[in-house]
Amino acid sequence: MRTADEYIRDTYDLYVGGRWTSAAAGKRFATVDPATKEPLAEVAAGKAPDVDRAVAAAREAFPGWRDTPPDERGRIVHRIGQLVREYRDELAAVESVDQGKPRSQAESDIEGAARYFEYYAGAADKLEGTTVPVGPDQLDYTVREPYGVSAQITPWNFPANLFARGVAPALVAGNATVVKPAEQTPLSTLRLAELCAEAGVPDGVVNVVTGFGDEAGAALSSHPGVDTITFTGSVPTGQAIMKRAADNVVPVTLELGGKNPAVVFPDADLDAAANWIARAIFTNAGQVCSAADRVVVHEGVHDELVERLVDRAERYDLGQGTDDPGMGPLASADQLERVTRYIDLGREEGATLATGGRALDREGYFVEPTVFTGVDTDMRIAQEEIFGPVLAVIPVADEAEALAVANDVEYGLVGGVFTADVTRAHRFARRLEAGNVYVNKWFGDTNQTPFGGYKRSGIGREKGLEALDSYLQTKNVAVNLADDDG
Ligand code: TXE
Repeated sequence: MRTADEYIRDTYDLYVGGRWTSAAAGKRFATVDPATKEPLAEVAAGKAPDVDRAVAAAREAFPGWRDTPPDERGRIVHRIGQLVREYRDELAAVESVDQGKPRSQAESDIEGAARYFEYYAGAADKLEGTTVPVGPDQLDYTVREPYGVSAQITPWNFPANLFARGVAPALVAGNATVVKPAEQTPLSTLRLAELCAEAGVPDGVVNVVTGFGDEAGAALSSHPGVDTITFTGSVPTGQAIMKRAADNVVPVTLELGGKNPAVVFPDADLDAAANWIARAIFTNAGQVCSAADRVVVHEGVHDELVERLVDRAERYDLGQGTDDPGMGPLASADQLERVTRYIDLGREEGATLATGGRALDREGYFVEPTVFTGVDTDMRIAQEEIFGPVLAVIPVADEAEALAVANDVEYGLVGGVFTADVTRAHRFARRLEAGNVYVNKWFGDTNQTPFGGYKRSGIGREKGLEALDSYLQTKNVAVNLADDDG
């Protein structure tokens, strides 16, 4: 197996109009390995003039791509998926070292990325309109048309996978794209843009402007040449993007994280529940929007469940992602600071540390798998997204209290219920304020299932056929059939 060093170049430019081009200001920034803090590469720091160029390239390329026969568009997008598979080792190696995640998790992200292209490719020639029966004197039909230029601003927790989640449906629907990857993890995105070109995507249809959020990201989301914006990240940044989108009256699809409850009833299989919950909070070191952040557990099985959760947490080995440990480092110094701050806060708020709670005394941004018990729903560690391997266990007395606590947050992305009672499972699923509910499992989403948030967790849906709605607008055509003269 080749190592990431063999794939990573010393410097990277922007990818605009099918060509590598340096940032107008000539500036670069370092992307680092979060397990060692060593710089991996110098990447172009794009700013407003670079975004102008990328949006112009996308605008120029758009009509040709829109008018490419849909079956041909589908074939090209499918080919991207095949190339992602072909270069899976390279992409996973680069992702693991740039982001920090265990190699096997990176491989599964890349597999998921390939699946997005394959899945949406088949939809390219099925984006049908309808006929509307308005009466004998008018033929009325709808056509689904692309918006034009789709801006994609992606985060650092699943860089390659989220590139595919947005770009695949955007392309299939006939849009051109400008992607701004997170500054912490730009490398896989740049390689994916190259693979799109290799698959036959015309120049200018996929552009990448690397750079910082308050420069490249702000310029892209306020650009009048952008027709629709897809963003995954924090609530404050999502709000800022939405305000800029309002100035240009363009739609936004926002996926903004969660504070997701895993609700465990006394009749649940506790071993299985503990296994799922541990995976749900410790995968990618907890830096997952759909992580199980809160365990809401019936007091009758509280101690037995906590014992199992602590056992699972303590089994994780931490190490460099490339060595494929159970858990890698956090993705950045900011994340380390944030997560340790929340752990301190949990202690101050009076929660009990059942296990973990320390940053490792070694190079890199490592934090132990951590379980807090005795958490009250009003505590900040029960309300705010920590985005790290930190679980908050909240005991409840009955189903009504479990539901009230589960829904007692501003977020509403996912939730899970563990019970053997099928009636209770469905009753609970219906009442959970979340866009996705898992019953006796976690991470039940696939490329095919719609994914998105209730409440402050976002607007619109990614994944599944529903995601295509973010990339298509409907035109209604009314044709006079009457033999009249108006
Ligand atoms: O997010 P930002 P950050 C949550 C998670 C995390 C916290 C902070 O709780 O700890 O957010 O992470 C770009 N205009 N999530 O600060 O700022 C930025 O460059 C336009 C949850 O990294 O939202 C990057 O590309 N763009 C989440 C992207 O936005 C801007 C995943 C995300 O960064 C911008 C990530 C601006 N003014 C963080 N400022 C999830 N839903 O999975 C930044 N960006």
